Amino acid sequence: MTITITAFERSPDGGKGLARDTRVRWALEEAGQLYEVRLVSFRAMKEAAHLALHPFGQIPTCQDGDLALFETGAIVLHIATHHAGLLPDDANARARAIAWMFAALNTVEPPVLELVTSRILEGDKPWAAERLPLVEDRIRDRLKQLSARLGDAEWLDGAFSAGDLMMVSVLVRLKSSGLLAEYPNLAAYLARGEARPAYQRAFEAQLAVNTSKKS
Ligand SMILES: N[C@@H](CCC(=O)N[C@@H](CS)C(=O)NCC(=O)O)C(=O)O
Repeated sequence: MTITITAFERSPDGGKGLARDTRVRWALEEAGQLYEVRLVSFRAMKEAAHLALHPFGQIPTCQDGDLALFETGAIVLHIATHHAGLLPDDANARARAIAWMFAALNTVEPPVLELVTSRILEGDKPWAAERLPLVEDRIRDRLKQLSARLGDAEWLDGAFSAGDLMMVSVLVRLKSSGLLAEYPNLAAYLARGEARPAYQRAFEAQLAVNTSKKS
């Protein structure tokens, strides 16, 4: 049965790959799975039919047979568990790869999202300029630690895994911030992730949605 995911009908980033359907598309591409995409408008995301799939009225969702899932962590883990290519066979290595998925979502992504909030949603507040350096320093704390752990390695723990997929997907959000340039091994790690053919296919697919002519 073909997996169906949801994505923005029109992504606020215009197709830069920041919307979270990109990481799900990437996981499906790494796993060699065909998938269908149902595009939803912001209004439809808040209506009952979509809320039945996603209680918080967001994208992406994933329907695989009888199963309906929300949250990218759960969706990518589902894909990685059911298809080869994203998790190691060794039980301990598998558990560590999953730990990196959680680290990406739970430890690194929150301060990164704060930067988005500060710049976009709070940019016009009188205290915005004062707050921004604090937010950036909290990100630097995490990047310094991540950079130290990655060192000269290609990926976070042996071969490329769903942990790397999630971490790269989070770091993508920092591309325009200039912060990654302070950690050359992380900038190179991000570039390695983005160079993967599966990422390229995922990126192009979401870009095509956002650049196609709409009436
Ligand atoms: N923690 C969720 C976050 C989902 C999320 O924030 N989705 C965004 C798009 S990337 C969204 O739907 N935003 C619109 C909204 O919240 O109204 C996940 O990882 O799936």
